[in-house]
Amino acid sequence: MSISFLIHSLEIPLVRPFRTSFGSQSVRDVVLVEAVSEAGVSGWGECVTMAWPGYSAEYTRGAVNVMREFLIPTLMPLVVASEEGGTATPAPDSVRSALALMQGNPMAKSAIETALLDLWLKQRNLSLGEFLGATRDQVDCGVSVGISSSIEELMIEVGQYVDEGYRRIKLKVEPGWDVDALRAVREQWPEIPLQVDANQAYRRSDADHLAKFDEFDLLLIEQPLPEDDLLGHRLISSVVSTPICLDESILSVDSAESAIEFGATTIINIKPGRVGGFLAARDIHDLCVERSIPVWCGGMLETGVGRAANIALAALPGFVLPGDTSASNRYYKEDVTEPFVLVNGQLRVPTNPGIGVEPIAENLAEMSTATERIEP
Ligand code: SMG
Ligand code: MG
Repeated sequence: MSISFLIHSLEIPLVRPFRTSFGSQSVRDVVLVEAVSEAGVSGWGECVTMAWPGYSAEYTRGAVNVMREFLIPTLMPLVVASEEGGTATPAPDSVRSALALMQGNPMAKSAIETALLDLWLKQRNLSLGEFLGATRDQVDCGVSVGISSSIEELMIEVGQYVDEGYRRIKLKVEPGWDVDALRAVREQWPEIPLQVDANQAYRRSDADHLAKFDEFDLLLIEQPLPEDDLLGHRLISSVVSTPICLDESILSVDSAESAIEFGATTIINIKPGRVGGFLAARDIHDLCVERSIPVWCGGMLETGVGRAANIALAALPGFVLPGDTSASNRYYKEDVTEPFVLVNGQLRVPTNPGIGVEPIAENLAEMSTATERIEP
């Protein structure tokens, strides 16, 4: 006997297409990892890859492949029962160290690490928030608004989110969809906390253009340049007075420290999937607190499974800006878990053991396109 893994592939339609500078999607391809103990208790983790390598190099089918072929086999010594008897769920640090033997693939690693962490926490009756050091019981929520087909359409969408109570608006931008959109939104909502995300769509030579964003009193400009262009981000910060925030460039504690020390970023978006899991995410948070760098929790259109865990992370003290932790209905008519509902611009941090939520069996069955069992 030992821990076994199930990889659930799901397809969930989005309530409206979500367009960014690297492409558009109208259905979310979701992979949930389930780690099942000998006693039949399940731990869950969500793999936040997109279907295609547009946001980063990882993509969903590749992630499933690397989990099956390399990551889960690498964990075998930790999850297979010894001759003497049963196996305990491996401690979170040992899972992290074992997965570190494989390069890259942080989103696939994070899904597996979280599933085992959820199981480990449930066995200890401890919530993820308690484990990570959460200090709040609810978190302030922002919303990420995709590129629209017209300013009129954008205004309707933003208006809906403002009415729902979101505490911050983030506009996706790209060359050709930026200053006019910002002007329209800023004129209509002069006070709303506003920021933009370019997902790497600009180049160093766009510094003067990006400086035009300064007049809109933005909280930050997220990832204007390619992931590997730290120098470019530093150069941009010397021309633009709005703070630069890195997302795709921050892949580990060390890369976060390098970007901070190098002057490429003054705010960091933390996404557990991008950095290989919640332990690394917490370490980056701790580093940023020590360096007085504000952080906020990013999002990857998670279902309730990934969202629950993100909200626990966002409740740590260094998360001082509203996250892309919107309610379930921002993306999904029906979530795979009980929906997260926005109340007064906030979501409640789950308090049940582990990540605090479970997929609803019927919803999982309905959304599922394939389930693969991987036995150690
Ligand atoms: O979960 O609300 C969400 C998505 C927020 O904009 C969001 N995420 O670069 O920050 C980002 C993007 C990455 C995913 S876009 C397909
Ligand atoms: Mg981003």
